[in-house]
Amino acid sequence: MDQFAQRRAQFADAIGDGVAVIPAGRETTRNDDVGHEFRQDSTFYFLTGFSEPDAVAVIHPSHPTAPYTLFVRPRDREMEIWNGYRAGTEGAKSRFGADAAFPIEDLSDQLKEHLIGTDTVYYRTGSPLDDTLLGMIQSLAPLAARYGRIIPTRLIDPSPILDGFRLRKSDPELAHLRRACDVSVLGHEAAMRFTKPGVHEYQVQAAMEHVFRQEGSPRNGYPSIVASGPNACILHYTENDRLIEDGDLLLIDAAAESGHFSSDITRTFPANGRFSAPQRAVYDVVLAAQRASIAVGTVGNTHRDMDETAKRVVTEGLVDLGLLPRGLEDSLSMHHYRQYFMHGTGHWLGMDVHDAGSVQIGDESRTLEIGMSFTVEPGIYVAPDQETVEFVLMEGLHPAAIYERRFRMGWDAARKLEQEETKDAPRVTHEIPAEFRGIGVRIEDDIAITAAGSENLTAALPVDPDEVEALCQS
Ligand SMILES: [Mn+2]
Repeated sequence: MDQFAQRRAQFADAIGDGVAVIPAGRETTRNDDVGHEFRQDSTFYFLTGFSEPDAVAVIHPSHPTAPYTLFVRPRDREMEIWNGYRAGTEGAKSRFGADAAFPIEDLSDQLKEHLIGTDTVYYRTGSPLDDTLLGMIQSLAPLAARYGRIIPTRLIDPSPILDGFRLRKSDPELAHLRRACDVSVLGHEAAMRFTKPGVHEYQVQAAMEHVFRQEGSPRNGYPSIVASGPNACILHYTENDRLIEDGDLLLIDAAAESGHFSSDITRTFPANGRFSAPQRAVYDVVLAAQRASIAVGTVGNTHRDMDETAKRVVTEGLVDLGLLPRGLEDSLSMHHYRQYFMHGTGHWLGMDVHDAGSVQIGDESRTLEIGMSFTVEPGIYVAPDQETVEFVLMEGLHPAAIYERRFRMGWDAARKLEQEETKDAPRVTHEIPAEFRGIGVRIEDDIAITAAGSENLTAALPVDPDEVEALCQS
């Protein structure tokens, strides 16, 4: 049994008498008849190994002849000449293990056969298939009303089941992740060697991605962030078109994919090969936070443990550097550090760079287990164009709660409420030391927890500032 069949069997056990309808990714148009680069939806690929768009998988464990059906684009000589090879219904069966396969156009008729007699459908709403599927279920209502037949009455999101599978990596999955990490390390090394003042960010990007491709990675895990100087303070910067200047730091957050698994690495290094004193001071704080956080990323600890460890070390450093008005405990409890460290310390890593699986279960942070893999990526970003910052002297505004509230209430309403809550709180205006303005540093490695312990999969890429300088100068 191949890994995809194994996953389907595991999923079939979990859904029992139900029917699961899993749509593939869709192509999107860039302009005219040109599409954006297509990459299969990770959950669909996880279950099928099928990388073409416009497909639907139906998993129906109790079906007598077709527990696994694929709906795919049919073979079409002319379309294939223009747009590329298709496996077709024959290939869906012979190469991808489907018990039955039909052209995608036949979905409506064929799917009905699976739904009649089934009470529970596992389907995640939000795909363009919604109208088709829900309309189809509705059209079956007379069968239940007049003839007493069983039709679907329960729609269940399969994501918690599938995300749970994806959260815990098997050995073959870990091997793909390892390869993605190894390739990404080589690309980052090439970027450090290549970079010098006077080249554009996109040229560094090309030098790095050249290595990704040469080493066998068909695509990046996400759009490369190559951010020099003040651009490093833009968390998801992807323009990558600035001319790199002498004295700049270059922050690169980029990684390759292997076997549909993605690495996720960030390094920050001096374009001219030497950190300035303020750059080095900020770098040392971020590195200390990252190392401390990685050290607690072990079985039995939680995501929150890692996050709080990183925040404490970062905040301690920010206080020492004169970037915060109060001491360590006040700065933590009033969340002043968020002026400079405004994102989380890490996320799950796997087929998607921000991989499936919740970090919390209810109010509890998830405990780390063997098979989990994640990033550890603290950062400090000092805005280039801000001379002073006003800190609210008030406790109890926990950022996690504030963010959750933003999702629940909507951002505008939640922000209005925040302003209301802090309206009468005392404030202190703090001057940001000029030498730190425009410095952005993030350091990110990929960790996997195996039976042998926690392993840093990207440790081969230098992170020690002296080693980073040596590599940049080589
Ligand atoms: Mn990341």
